[in-house]
Amino acid sequence: MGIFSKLKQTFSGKEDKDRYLSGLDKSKKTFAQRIRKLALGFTGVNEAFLEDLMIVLLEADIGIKTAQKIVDQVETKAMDQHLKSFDQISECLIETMLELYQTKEERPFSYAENGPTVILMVGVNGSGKTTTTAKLAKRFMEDGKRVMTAAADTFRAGAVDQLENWSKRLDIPCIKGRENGDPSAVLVDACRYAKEHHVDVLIGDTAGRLQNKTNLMKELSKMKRVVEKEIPNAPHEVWLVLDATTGQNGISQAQIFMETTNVTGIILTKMDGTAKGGIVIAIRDLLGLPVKYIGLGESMDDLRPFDIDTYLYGLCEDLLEHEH
Ligand SMILES: Nc1nc2c(ncn2[C@@H]2O[C@H](COP(=O)(O)OP(=O)(O)O)[C@@H](O)[C@H]2O)c(=O)[nH]1
Ligand SMILES: [Mg+2]
Repeated sequence: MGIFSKLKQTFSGKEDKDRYLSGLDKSKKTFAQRIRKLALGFTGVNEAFLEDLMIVLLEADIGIKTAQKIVDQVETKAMDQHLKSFDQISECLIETMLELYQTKEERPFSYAENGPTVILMVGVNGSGKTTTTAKLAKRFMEDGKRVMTAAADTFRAGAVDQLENWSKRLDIPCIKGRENGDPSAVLVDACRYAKEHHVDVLIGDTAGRLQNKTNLMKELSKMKRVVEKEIPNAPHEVWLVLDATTGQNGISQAQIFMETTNVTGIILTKMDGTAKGGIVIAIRDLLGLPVKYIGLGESMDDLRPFDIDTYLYGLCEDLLEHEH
């Protein structure tokens, strides 16, 4: 069975697939359109074709290093396996992207065995941390968990109110501190509350000031230290929130956060607002981190666990419908 049919099969068993697809609409239309254009002048896998393919990948924000890797692999496979038709080549392309994503192991999320599971949200301002905190809270609640939030972004006026409002709507506790207070103190209060009230999941929304790496590092390591003192092994996850529309900029942001703290996963927001969904592949290849969730809109329900099969199916669905 070819890769397209395999993806299609996996995809058709998925719940909620239409919402997933509509969230990726921009990326999916653009990518398929551009790949289809390559078919027009296709005479075989030659230099001109590989160059055009490279451009399509770059336009999808896959990034130069990763794009080059993909193009090289497609070229090698095409030679080794004597791939001639455009259909074969596009299957080979998708397969290569899939393999690239899957070469790295992923530790799935699990709740702490004892006591609260603590998740810290990090990322620059505007990336979607607060919104995603609320979306995650809702998902964990739907999983039958007792959830609470901590407004540890004490630096931005309005940030605390924003999280408090979301938490009210979800009817869950939100621990906050004074404006300009110590975010670590908020987290300590929140951890204690979580233990006393047998909360299952505590999500800490932090500030994302990137201006000064040393300060960021100090602040994040203090947060981790105080949380660990309250709850052994916490924080269990540190999720870096990246805005997909910032493209390759997001990669450099991520590198700074990874140097300053132990990031365990990525949440890619605003996938609905970009035609450059290829950033997912670049993140995996360059940073080695798994994309845990993707944001597909501004409402509380617009967060989906990321899975590479569905994502790639989404990217090439229009291609399939056209060709087969
Ligand atoms: N379209 C879209 N907008 C989003 C998504 N996630 C967050 N936003 C919007 O991005 C803006 C910044 O989000 P916010 O959570 O305040 O970012 P923070 O500064 O990192 O806490 C808000 O207007 C959100 O509604 C998403 O997945 N899709
Ligand atoms: Mg915020």
